[in-house]
Amino acid sequence: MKLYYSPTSPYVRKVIILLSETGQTDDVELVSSSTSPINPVDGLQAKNPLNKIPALERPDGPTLYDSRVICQYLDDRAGGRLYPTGARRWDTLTLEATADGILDAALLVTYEGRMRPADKQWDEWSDAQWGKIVSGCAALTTRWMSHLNGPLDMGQIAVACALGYVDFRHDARNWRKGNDALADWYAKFAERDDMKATVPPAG
Ligand SMILES: N[C@@H](CCC(=O)N[C@@H](CS)C(=O)NCC(=O)O)C(=O)O
Repeated sequence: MKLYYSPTSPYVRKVIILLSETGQTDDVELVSSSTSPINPVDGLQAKNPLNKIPALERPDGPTLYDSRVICQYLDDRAGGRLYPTGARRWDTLTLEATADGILDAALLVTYEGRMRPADKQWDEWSDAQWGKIVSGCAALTTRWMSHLNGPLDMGQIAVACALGYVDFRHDARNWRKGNDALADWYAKFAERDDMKATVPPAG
């Protein structure tokens, strides 16, 4: 299989950690594809019409895209460890959706600051996106701590990748304020080997 990837993409990071946790790292070749909305990578659109990473090319079917689809496919392939069955599955999926929503908002703030010309940037819009990150983190703190402290699943990995990305691009905004339990959980989770091996490089 081929994974179209960039070492700074938090959505890709979810996939790489899942590969590591399920013992499939060697089954996937990484294909460098650092893309952006205004600088799309040549050839990526043929794999994912949305021109986004991650995309997973596989021998037995069409290319998969969207990290949540890829993660569920790869977990299924490995026997289903990180998406539980039964009632807890819906919690895991909702937690992953919360994390990805934080990521989506953080990525939009990044794009606004890095890609849009300075005279066209709109602070209120970025602040509104930041509001989603604040309310997402507050929900993690008030509602999700016991799940986060439970057995490892994809919801936890997605939250760690989201918080890692907010640190990476928006450290100055301090998501930790008012989220002590979440900050403590993240500090411990970030010590895992596969988290340390996937810290995004500066740039
Ligand atoms: N919902 C998608 C989001 C993927 C995404 O936005 N990836 C970014 C890189 S971090 C990208 O490819 N951006 C290029 C673009 O928006 O054109 C997923 O979970 O895979």
